[in-house]
Amino acid sequence: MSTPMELFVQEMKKLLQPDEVYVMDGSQEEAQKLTELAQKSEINGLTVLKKLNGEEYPNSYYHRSNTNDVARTEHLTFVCTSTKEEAGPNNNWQDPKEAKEKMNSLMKGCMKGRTMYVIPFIMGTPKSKYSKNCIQVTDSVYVALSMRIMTRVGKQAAERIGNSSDFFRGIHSIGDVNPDRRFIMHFPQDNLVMSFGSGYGGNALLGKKCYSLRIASYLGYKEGWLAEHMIIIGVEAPDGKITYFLGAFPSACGKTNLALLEPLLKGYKVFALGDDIAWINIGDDGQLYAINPEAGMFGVAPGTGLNTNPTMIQTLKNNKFFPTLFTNVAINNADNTPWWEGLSKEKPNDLTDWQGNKYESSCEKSAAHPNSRFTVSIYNCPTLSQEYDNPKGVPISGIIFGGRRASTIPLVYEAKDWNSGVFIASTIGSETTAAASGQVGTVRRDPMAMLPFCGYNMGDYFQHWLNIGKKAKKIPKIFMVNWFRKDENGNFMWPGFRDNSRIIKWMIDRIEGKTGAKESEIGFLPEENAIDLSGLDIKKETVDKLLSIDKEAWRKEIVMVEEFYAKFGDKIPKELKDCLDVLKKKIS
Ligand code: SAT
Ligand code: MN
Repeated sequence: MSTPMELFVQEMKKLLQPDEVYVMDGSQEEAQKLTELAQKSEINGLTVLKKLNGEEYPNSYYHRSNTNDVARTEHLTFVCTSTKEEAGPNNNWQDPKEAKEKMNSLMKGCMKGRTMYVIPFIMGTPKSKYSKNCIQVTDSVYVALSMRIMTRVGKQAAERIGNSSDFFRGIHSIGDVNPDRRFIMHFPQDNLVMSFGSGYGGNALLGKKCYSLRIASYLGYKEGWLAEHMIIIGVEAPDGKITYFLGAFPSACGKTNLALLEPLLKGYKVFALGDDIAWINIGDDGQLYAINPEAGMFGVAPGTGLNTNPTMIQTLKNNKFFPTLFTNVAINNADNTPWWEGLSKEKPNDLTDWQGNKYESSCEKSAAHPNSRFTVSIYNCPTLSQEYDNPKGVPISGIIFGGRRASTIPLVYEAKDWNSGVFIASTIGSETTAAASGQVGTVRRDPMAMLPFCGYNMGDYFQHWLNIGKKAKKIPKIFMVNWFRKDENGNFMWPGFRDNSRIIKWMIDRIEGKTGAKESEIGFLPEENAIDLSGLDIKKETVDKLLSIDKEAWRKEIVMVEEFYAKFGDKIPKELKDCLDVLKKKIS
């Protein structure tokens, strides 16, 4: 008798018709074999991997993608629940039967002449009851190698699956990398994703956004937990006590920098547990516990440098076990090292740009693609928390939400209670960036930074958040931050980066009940002098401005929130409407 896993592989062989099948075991030899193979293989005329300078960046490889395949493609991403309403206005929807027919016809025979990699993997640490079993098939060796970094791949996963049929199924083919034949189809009710035509991280590493957010958020909704687009950090104070936070930010708000923060304040340390995704369960003691389902970081390269994120640079140079991948960055030909804008102040003078052309330094374009990436094991991170592999997860005392806003949102404030925190999080707005293809620079509402990743109706999702607050016995404090507020001249008022530790210190003081707060129209603001500004050259009036409430701007904000809420009709929970009404009254 075949196991459900074997049956799945047989079914895939029949559909995809690969020349060869390779089942990944997760071993070191395998990494060696696949990186060698990738250096000899081509996709659409591009060599899959090239070795980089191993002295500077041990065990590191360069990958250049098709130029049409450099970011997530939200317009080609669908959530195929049995009804359109379940998917909600936040998702593109297609009837599951029709979607499967379409995908089956695209995928039929698509692996002829190729190898099908079968990737058994676990999201989460193997011993945790919160972790989930998964299998992905793919015809991309780059994807197979990336999955080995980002998840726990191989024998341990296959053993954990055993005879069970309870595992996520991910079917992926890069096809002919043609945007006209590119779809990322989610079937939450079948625990299945079918993805065709793209090799880009979020479209192709199905354990990441597709499973660990879209499908998992749906599972969490059914099972009473949360799958969130959040970092997890532990912050050690001078007294040695560690406080665990979650943080949700839309892309390009410094989320990864915060996860790997080297605090400026003396005596404080930040330990990283996750840079992108958190699964949050209510523990036996009624407190919220978070695990990071991933095992690696798929980070944006540009802007990562010794001055902005030294810990990440160390991580990239600290390779112990897994090959590290650099995708669509530029190459410094002087020493065959990866380069991107922000890595060094000086631009090296002999660069090959991300498209493989000689870089003309006079040209306006960047040498690395703005969404160029590194894929690196989290175990390389020198500040990785000792609790990272704790099967119980870590107990959460604070949740930080943020967005990139030039005005309106103060540097920091605290929600009055869980419901108003959920309200605040449901209204996050941020200026768009390059991580998703589309316009750059406009403000987009992005509740909980989950708008592209919530695998069901966001109105139901808000209700689910409210319900978690009712069920949990000990509730974390919820904070909102905005590191990006600008003055009348368009200059950032807050230094950001390592100085953000000052704000985290204030949060810990609030959690510990060590400092009071000023009640305002929108929530609790820091009291006078409550933020530790020692050693920082900042004017008192700038701080006042950073924490000020511009009523005119808030009136506009409220109109935008109302417009956004209107998209969800009666799905917006009453509690959130009440919060909006209260805010309206206070601001008027
Ligand atoms: O590839 S991911 O979706 O994880 C990153 C991104 O595009 O936001
Ligand atoms: Mn992300």
